[in-house]
Amino acid sequence: MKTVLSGIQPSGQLTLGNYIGAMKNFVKLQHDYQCNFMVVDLHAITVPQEPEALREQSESVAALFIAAGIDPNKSNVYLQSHVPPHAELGWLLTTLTSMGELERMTQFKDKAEGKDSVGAGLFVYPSLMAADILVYNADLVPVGDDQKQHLELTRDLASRFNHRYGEYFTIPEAYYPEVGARIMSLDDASKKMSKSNPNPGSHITLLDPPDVIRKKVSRATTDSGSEVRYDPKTKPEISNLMSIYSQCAGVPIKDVQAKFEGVMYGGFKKAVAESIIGVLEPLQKSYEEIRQSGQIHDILAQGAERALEVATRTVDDVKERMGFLPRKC
Ligand code: ATP
Ligand code: LTN
Repeated sequence: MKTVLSGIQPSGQLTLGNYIGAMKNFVKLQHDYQCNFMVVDLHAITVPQEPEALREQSESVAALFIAAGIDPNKSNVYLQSHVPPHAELGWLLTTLTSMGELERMTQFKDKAEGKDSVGAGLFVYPSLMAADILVYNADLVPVGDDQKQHLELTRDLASRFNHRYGEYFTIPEAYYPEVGARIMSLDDASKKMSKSNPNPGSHITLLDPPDVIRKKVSRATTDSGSEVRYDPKTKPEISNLMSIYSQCAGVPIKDVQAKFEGVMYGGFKKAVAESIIGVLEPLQKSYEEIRQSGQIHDILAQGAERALEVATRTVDDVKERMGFLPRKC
């Protein structure tokens, strides 16, 4: 069975962008692949986090994975920090990564912009992400399209290692949703919807109550026209709402336009909000049940234990190939 790996940072409340870009595909792929879905807490600390908030958000993201429909008996759901081989392989891979490659990463440039000082962890973040993927020899990585550059680097590092030390790593493929690979901010369609945007109106979180969702969608910026037409270049705001509707209502994007022909923006926005609520209401209900059941710690322990077995083997193999002396037990 082929392997899937993906991760989401516990750096804030998950957004509809995280759901459409990544989680929805996690749920879809779990039936046909051996899946590993991680809360990437080691990545989250590449920007400052409050310890208490980090603990709460890590548990919350794990519970959202389950609430979205991931079956923890089929897939491994765990925290990155509970599987130390990630960090160890991450270090080994930094020695194969060039400064130039890291300097070109747009996520680094965006997150470092305007800051007086940034941690070195933010810079070497992509080598750790490569380790996350390669440590399971993952075939497929479901992500939003903002991760394209990181995936390319991962593929380059796998090839570089194979070239230098002999064929070992699988070269992974990215897996993007057909529609909604980049959901845009509700207040500015030139920026991606992001959980760390300080303006709450810019994003819908997976735990927003229905009234908040209705308000945020009704206030989303739109052009001055009135036609619900899919054209991301000239109508980026309406096209973004159409992508959201397509993914939440399960209507192919080509049919969304026909469905809303002659409908004004106000009416269309109402339908968008209801389609989001239709997805998030059941998810929120099951989220509450999981949090209250207290099961999440056992699920995470079981996921980490299974992941650790595979990851430890990979790091042992990699170290042997790189010339490390084995530890005598
Ligand atoms: P942050 O704002 O803290 O950097 P983020 O919201 O970008 O975080 P991540 O944890 O970095 O979220 O991303 C988790 C997954 O969600 C990744 O696969 C990413 O590509 C996807 N994703 C994030 N935002 C969007 C978006 N707006 N549209 C589609 N996919 C997205
Ligand atoms: N870099 C990703 C999160 C992430 C990830 C991964 C995604 C860390 N490790 C491994 C897929 C596979 C992000 O910022 N969205």
